[in-house]
Amino acid sequence: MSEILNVISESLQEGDVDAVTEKVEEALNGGVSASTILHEGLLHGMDVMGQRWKNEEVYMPEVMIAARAMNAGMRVLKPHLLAAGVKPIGKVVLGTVKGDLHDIGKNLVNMMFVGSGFEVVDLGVDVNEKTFVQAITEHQPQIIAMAALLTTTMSEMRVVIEAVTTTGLRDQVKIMVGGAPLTQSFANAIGADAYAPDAAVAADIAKQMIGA
Ligand code: B1M
Repeated sequence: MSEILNVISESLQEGDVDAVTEKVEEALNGGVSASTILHEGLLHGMDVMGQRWKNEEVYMPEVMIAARAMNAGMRVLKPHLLAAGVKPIGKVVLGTVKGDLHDIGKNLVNMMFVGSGFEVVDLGVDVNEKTFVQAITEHQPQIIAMAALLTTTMSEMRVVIEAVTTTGLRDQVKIMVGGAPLTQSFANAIGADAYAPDAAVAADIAKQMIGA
């Protein structure tokens, strides 16, 4: 990896928004392609943070701070990526289910998805089954990812899966669920394709789901 890409990756891991912004601009001005900066700088740094978090070498706030630096780099890079026709690896529709207002974990999942190269359509919190179904039709994602933090809202995931099935869209999407009160056996019981215990694993599973 070239020196500047190394600096971008390391600055991202340190969560240094200013350094990431400055170095991404410097790399672009120096003729490094937007795609190379994305993959060998930003995504590389986010990947390292994801691994270190899984290994319990860093805490969640450090990952969130790194993700903020990733977003800063992406703001500079996005017009260049669009101009170069670089496409995201896949699309995910994400939301916290109806009746549930918790979004900190969901936002972390969003960041890890973006950090893995996905385009994310974040529907926010308190999302009902109709909105998920509409989002599939409108955005044509490969994956729907649902979060729930309350034992009282977990059952909404089953409602969404039933709605997706009855509208004939089930074969078009993979469905992932996650959130503190969930388990693999709950995911199996409601007919989800996958359960992810945390945001880093969610991003890994999403990549596997689309064969990336
Ligand atoms: Co709430 N709350 N809360 N709360 N709250 C909990 C979840 C609770 C465990 C607290 C407790 O009693 N000990 C409890 C739930 C009990 C239960 O049902 N099992 C609870 C309750 C009861 C409530 C209210 C009902 C309280 C009340 O009003 N009486 C109320 C409900 C409101 C509603 O949603 N309708 C409520 C409200 C709130 C606040 C608004 C004050 C606030 C939310 C702010 C926000 O999110 N913007 C809040 C908070 C902050 C919490 C705690 C303290 C922290 C949750 C959190 O963000 N954790 C929580 C207690 C706790 O966990 N210590 C609690 C950090 C976050 C990174 O973890 O979301 O688990 P988490 O995400 C993890 C994994 O779960 C996973 O990845 C993340 C890690 O990588 N993950 C996914 C999450 N989503 C995923 C999706 C995936 C894959 C993985 O794929 C799609």
